[in-house]
This record gives sequence, structure tokens and C-alpha cells, in this order.
Amino acid sequence: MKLFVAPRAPNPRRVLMFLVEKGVNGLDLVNVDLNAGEHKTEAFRAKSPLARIPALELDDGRVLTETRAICTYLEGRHPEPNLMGVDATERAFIEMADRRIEWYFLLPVGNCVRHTHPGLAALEQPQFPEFGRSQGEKLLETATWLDAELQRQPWVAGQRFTIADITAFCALEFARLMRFNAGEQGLAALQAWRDRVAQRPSARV
Ligand SMILES: N[C@@H](CCC(=O)N[C@@H](CS)C(=O)NCC(=O)O)C(=O)O
Repeated sequence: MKLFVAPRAPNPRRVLMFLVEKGVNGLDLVNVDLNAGEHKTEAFRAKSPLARIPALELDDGRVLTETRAICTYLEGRHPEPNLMGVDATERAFIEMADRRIEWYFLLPVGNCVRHTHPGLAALEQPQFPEFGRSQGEKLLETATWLDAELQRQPWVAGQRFTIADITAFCALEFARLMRFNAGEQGLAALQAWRDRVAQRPSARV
């Protein structure tokens, strides 16, 4: 199988972390140069029609995109350690946590960085810096909520490490580009959780 990724891009990083947590090796990693627009070529769009990564090309040639869908596939093929829930109830609660993080944390970080950072100008045209800054404020709202969650439970979805921690960690790391630092915002529980996740081998991808 081939996994299309790019250094520093948060969504491919989610899949790479997921693979390390699963202990899965042997995928063929293909770097896509986003700044050069490699993902917008006809050849790449034939794999990922909306020109997005990550994309996982299966051995039969079919291609999966969307990080959660790729992770669902990998979880099915490599059930242990479980990262997405063992029964319907746990799966639903973990999905709820992961989607909250994806929509209300990763998305505002992405929008803020894409619309305010000169390094992202190649990807985001036109950039609307004011919109980007407003997304930074939305991020702080979610971060404050997440900090409260992490004061009463060790991990984003509850009592154990799951895909939701991976999504939140990748979002928080990407937020460094907008100089967001949980500790400096007084979000001590979020910072402590981040520092714990950073110790995991998967955080090094
Ligand atoms: N909803 C998609 C988002 C994928 C996405 O936006 N990926 C970014 C990299 S993190 C990308 O391909 N950007 C290319 C572009 O903006 O042109 C997922 O969950 O995988």
C-alpha cells in the first residue's frame, strides 16, 4: 500500500501517528510537494480528486482519502491496540470526541494558519488575515473547553489514549505556527496532556 503524505501537514501526520501507535510498518510513504502544487496535478487528482492528502492507495489500486476513513480501514485491518472503540457505545463516544476536535479545534487552527501565515500563501488564495485571526479566537474557546475536559479525565475521549488524542495533538502542534501555546494561555491541563503525548514514540513522526 502507498500512503501519500507531506512533512508538517497535520492530517497526514494523524495517519502517521496512528500507524506508529498500531505498530504497522512497511507502507510505501510517498511525499507530495504541496508548495509545488504536486497534489493539483492531473495524475494526483486521479487518486485524490479533491487534491488533498493523506491518501492511501490500496494494493488493488483503489484510493482512500479522508483521515478518519483511512484510520477506520487501518483499525479494521490491525485491531490492536484499539484506538477507535471496542463496541458500538465506545466507538460512538470516541467518534464524538474526535469529530469535536476535528471540527472545532483542527479546523480553526488550519484556517488561522492558512489565512495568516505567509508560508501557506501558496496553498490558500486569497488569504483573509482578519478571518484567520477570528479563527484563532475560536480555537481559544475550544482549547479552554478541552483544558476543562483534561482536568477531569486523562485523555481527550476519556480514560485511555485514542484517535481523538492523535487529532488533538496534531492540531496543537500545527498551532505552533500561529504561536499558540497552551501553557502561555493558562491552560495547564492541556499543556500537561500535550507534554505527555509528546513523550510517545508516535509523536516523533
Ligand atoms: N478532511 C480531510 C482534510 C485533508 C486536508 O485538507 N489535507 C491538507 C494537508 S493537512 C491538504 O491536502 N491540503 C492541500 C491544499 O490545501 O491544497 C482529511 O481529514 O484528511
